[in-house]
Amino acid sequence: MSFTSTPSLREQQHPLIRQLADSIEGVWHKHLQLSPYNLAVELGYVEGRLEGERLTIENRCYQTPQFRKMHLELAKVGNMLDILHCVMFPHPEYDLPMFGCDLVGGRGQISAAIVDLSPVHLDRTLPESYTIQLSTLKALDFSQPRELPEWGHIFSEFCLFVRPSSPEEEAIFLSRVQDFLEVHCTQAIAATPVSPEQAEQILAGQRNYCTQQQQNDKTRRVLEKAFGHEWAENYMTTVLFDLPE
Ligand code: 18B
Repeated sequence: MSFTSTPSLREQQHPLIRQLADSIEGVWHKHLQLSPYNLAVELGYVEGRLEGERLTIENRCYQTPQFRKMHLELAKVGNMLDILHCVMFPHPEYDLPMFGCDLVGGRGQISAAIVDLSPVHLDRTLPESYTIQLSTLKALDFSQPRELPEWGHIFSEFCLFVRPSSPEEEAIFLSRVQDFLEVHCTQAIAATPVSPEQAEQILAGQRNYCTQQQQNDKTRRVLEKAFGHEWAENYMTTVLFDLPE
């Protein structure tokens, strides 16, 4: 299948990042009707330099009837930093949360692994069908949970943010991402459009999610150091966390 055979950067990443990228695309292909989503050509594959190391970014983007944009990004800074970034942006006409996942690692160890289905309702609740399904997943106990930053109030009660400390914990993280994606994709294909008024509120919720994510200084710093302030600002607001016109 084409989605596992393509590139280059994936083979050089930390094994958990590689497995997660394959797994995310596997669930997408299994449930959804994917079409290409065209990023500006100059942003599909990007190279810069950071502290003498090469920063490489590889983007894959799709869309479906339910999702305006599904973005999977792999980035690598020399041998120092491996990154996976993934966000699924629903069309605001559907009452669907934001799926987001970020893995950051260096020198063989993943330091940050986060996954969530984040609410876009003004009262910060998920659709009831999501809460019901996610509540049936078993509670997980990681040895090194991590604390969310200030802007992290956008995440749901089901958010998982850890430093996986063993191959077992890595496998458990991977499996929880698969659980979230299975719930999300099956909910999405069953969803029906909301009223224009509700869509307007959902769009406001998506806007809030993106605005908060743009506050992530750790992401911004990596991009700024390699590509400069203006490029980083443009990338964070038009590729990583953009909104529909
Ligand atoms: N992110 N991450 O995606 N970020 O994009 N990420 C870091 O061990 C990049 C998302 C999130 O503690 C770190 O501390 C770069 C999504 C949170 O203050 C680095 C890219 C989510 C933290 C990067 C990228 C998300 C975090 C520090 C573009 C959630 C902790 C690693 C390819 C759904 C923030 C560490 C904190 C951390 C970098 C979350 C270096 C360059 C979708 C909460």
